[in-house]
Amino acid sequence: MNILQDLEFRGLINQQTDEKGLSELLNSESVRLYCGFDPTADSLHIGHLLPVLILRRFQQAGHQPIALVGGGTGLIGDPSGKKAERTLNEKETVAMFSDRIKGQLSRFLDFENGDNQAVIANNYDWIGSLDVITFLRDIGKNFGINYMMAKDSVQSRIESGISFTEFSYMILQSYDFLNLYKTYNCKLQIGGSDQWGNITAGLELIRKSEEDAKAFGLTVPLVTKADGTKFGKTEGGAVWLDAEKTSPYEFYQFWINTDDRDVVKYLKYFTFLSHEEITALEASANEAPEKREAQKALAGEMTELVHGKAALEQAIRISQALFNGNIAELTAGEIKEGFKDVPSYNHSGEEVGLIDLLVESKISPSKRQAREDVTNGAIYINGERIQDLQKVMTEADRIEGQFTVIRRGKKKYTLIQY
Ligand code: 545
Repeated sequence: MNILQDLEFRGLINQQTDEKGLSELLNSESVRLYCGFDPTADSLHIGHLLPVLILRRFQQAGHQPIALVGGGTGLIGDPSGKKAERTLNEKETVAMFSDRIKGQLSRFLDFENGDNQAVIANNYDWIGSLDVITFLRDIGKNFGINYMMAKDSVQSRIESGISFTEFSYMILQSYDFLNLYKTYNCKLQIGGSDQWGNITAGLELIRKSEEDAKAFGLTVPLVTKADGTKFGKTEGGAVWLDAEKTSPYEFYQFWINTDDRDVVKYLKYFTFLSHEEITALEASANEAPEKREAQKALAGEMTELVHGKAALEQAIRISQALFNGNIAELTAGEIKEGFKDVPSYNHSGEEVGLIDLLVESKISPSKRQAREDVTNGAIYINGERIQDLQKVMTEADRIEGQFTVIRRGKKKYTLIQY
């Protein structure tokens, strides 16, 4: 099975400029291909992951990926898929974002082995020094205004407005493709479906500038969810690839919570599991959805891919401890991660009776209720049921001196911090 058939099986192909031509090319040589990422934030999020993983899939199939950081285009702002004009970031900020994005992209590609090593490029290297005469005279001459006006990215902004800056963006991305075509013999650009207009504009420029040129474009679908909400968002915001912004435990939890209706699609989109493995997980999801084997496989594969084995193991440890209530097994660091979203209460650390603490921290609404909760066995301290009304909280009830986890009832957790 070749790379295009694999992408087809996984549902990863949205549009192609020349299906037959690309298929022939990929079967006959090791092809250089690229995808661009503008440094508009200090981290990628899972919405950007699909094309990164497709570069990786092409590399595994023997082709040569170029991950392009848009240090130049990031200073301009792509109007594609954007309802309103972007605010410009400072040059220093974009340069800092570029370095971070470059580091993240590098983790998914192989720069060492084989003769199809990955390349990281930054378009600031050629756009940064592009002078206005060259831009208008040599590049701009190839773009008709009618052609540019017809693009979705421009049409969708006729009402709300678009600056000359963003209007010109497609010329820069096209110039990149031409440049990579000439310097690296790069013949294929991939991107999300929002990038179709920019990719095809680049092909036009290559066709007009280079004789007998043969280059291709391919886009991947937008990831959707069965319930109609936006993919990749949680209550806490985007799911970032940066562990400082979204911890590996939160990342793991995001995938574990995948809807049964979406899980097989995501296994195909995001994981490197074989078709047989995916088919087996699909059967499990249909026959025994309550086991959530497909979700566990998805969360495991994704967390390991993005954060590594050790981080995955820790995420599983936290998840299991929370599920079983074995809080005492966790380290303070793990408690902090696992209980990020539960109510917390800061305590001075002075000795206090359990009943008073329950009321003070608003775990129980009144003293009378607090006594009843304890007597009924509804109160757990660090996972252990406490039924002693006289219990005094001491140092021994703190995990690494920092936290006490109190549970009331089945799963209402509160974190006491010292
Ligand atoms: C720049 C120069 C090129 C070719 C492409 C570009 C970037 C492109 C663009 N892409 C998006 C993007 O998002 C920010 C990522 C980092 C925080 O704007 N003009 O840069 C997204 N892209 C990945 C997918 C995308 C796209 O990086 O293509 O569709 C999201 O899935 O929106 O020569």
